[in-house]
Amino acid sequence: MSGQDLDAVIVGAGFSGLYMLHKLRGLGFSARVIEAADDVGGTWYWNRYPGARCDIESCDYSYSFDEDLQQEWQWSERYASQPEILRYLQHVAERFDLRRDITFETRVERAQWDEAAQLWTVSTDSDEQLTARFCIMGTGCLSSFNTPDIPGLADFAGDTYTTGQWPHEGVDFTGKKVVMIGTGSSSIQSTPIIAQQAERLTILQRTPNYVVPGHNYPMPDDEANKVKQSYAELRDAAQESAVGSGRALPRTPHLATSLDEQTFLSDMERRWAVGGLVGFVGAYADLNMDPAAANRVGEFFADKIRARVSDPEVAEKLIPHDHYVTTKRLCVDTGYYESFNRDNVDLVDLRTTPIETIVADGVRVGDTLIEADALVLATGFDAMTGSLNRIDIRGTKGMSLADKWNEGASSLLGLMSHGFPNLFTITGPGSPSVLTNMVTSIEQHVDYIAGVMVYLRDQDGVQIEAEQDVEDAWMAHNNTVAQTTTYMSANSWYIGANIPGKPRVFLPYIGGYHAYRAICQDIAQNGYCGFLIDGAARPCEVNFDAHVESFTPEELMVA
Ligand code: FAD
Ligand code: N01
Repeated sequence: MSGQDLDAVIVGAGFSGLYMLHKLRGLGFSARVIEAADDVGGTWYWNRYPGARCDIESCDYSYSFDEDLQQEWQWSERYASQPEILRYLQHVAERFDLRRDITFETRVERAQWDEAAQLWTVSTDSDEQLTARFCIMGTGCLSSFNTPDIPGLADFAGDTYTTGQWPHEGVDFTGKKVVMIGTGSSSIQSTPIIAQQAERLTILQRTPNYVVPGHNYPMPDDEANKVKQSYAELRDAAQESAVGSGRALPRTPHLATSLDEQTFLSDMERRWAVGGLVGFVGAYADLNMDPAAANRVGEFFADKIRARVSDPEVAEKLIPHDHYVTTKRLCVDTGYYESFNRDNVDLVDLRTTPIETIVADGVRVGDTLIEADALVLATGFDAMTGSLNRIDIRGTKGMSLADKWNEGASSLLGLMSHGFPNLFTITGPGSPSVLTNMVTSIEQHVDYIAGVMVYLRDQDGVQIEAEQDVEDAWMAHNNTVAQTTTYMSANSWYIGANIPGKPRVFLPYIGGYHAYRAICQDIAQNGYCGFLIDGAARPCEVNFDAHVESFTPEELMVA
């Protein structure tokens, strides 16, 4: 261990980095977190726009690793708001005394593998250099904001806000004419609140999304207590679930396409009444595979929009038309559609009339100037690879990770990429991550990475990296599983379609959290086969397909 500052440098102090630090400390490793923000929280530090909250129930979207923590923390709502989740993560930092090993307001700019010393040198924007045996990226899947390349954006004379970097002091839109660009989850959450404040709110929509109701409510004490008593079962259920959620509604034991109209509608109404994301994504075995099933469910969503929006023309504009339900991330709302029934809210369909340019006093759409005092960019993220590629990561022989991923991200299990020894990516591309309850996936990755480090230490090993052949096999498996779904047909951020020039590769692993976890366990039980330990390869018989639920077209017909 001589010549190195630390066992591990961890980048990022969100859910991932905080738990990684705590875990490594408990195992006797020395570690330091480097974080660009001035406090912990990650997503929940940066995304302070009005209405921001999680859309997986908080009892589910929270750490499970410490029983006392989950017993002492009481969520005040079914879906906690951003300030409450931030308070929770601040509480975690204090409770486990994490801040003393976090360097804030410091951005990692470069990470370089030194082959001779077998160490990472991590360089920051404060000219600090740290050496460590391991470098662990907890940089987030949705942490590099996408500022759109719209002509004239810099000429706008009013205030421009981005949802992913919202001012800490908040924004009062009272008496303002506001133009919002984007209609993804961030816009759908903030629209109802901005609409209540602003003199006029104009939403510029390029693609309407599928939206389910959240049915949020303040958490009564008796429900909170019941959750606390049943945490063990809830967390176990999350481990067995395809989406890493203990609250996922069970799959209907029939195909969406095989149900008669009345049974289908009553099943969908039951799901609608519960609300939330995880009741819909796995509702039917054919939903994410058969366009006919997706269309049937999509039509149900369309009717809900028609029922909620009073102007039929506006309602039709809000109905998704170019992608199947779930192929872009489902959004969860509280009063989104009702906002369009207000006199001060307008919807502009950019597919009919695109933005020409932004000017000092507004946005020119076709020949019309939409006047604005404030512009809200709710334009999403360079997802999954953005924050990694923004760091100059250099592996063996000076190879750059961004160059290696030029044609699309490649990894083994979303954890490691060949040529980058001892570099781990928490919820990296090639892992279930954004298709799941992220906290479940984060905890699984942190525990797994810690397990690898302990294994290596016990073997007196120094270096571990993905074996190229096994990485290729994993990527081929990822691609095969994704190809069996409807997801590949959508221009989603899952596939990099929202960022001009980004290679089109399906980024998260879509075989299901439970299947993925079982594959990881098989690999661990086989001495981490698939990973080269100190250069030595071992045979790897692990069958990636073994745990993945799959249906042939014939099986789908008869299921
Ligand atoms: P992050 O929380 O993104 O933290 C990464 C940290 O790394 C950031 O603080 C960033 O500043 C830091 N960082 C990045 N690069 C560098 C660098 N070079 N140097 C130093 N620091 C760096 N997921 C769900 O499962 N359920 C939800 O309901 C949900 N809601 C969401 C709502 C919003 C508005 C958004 C944007 C995402 C949501 N997500 C949700 C996804 C969410 O990102 C994850 O659930 C989770 O918070 C990710 O934690 P993380 O620690 O991995 O990454
Ligand atoms: O971003 P998005 P987001 N001109 O990418 C549009 C999580 N999250 O921040 O679809 C015009 O979904 C773009 O249009 P199109 C969640 O995982 C969760 O809202 O590309 N429009 C789209 O409408 C989520 O999926 C919550 O045609 C442009 C919008 O901007 C992820 O984070 C809340 C444009 C971007 O939508 C990202 O959500 C918030 C341009 N040049 C976030 N460029 C919860 O509810 C982009 N758009 C828990």
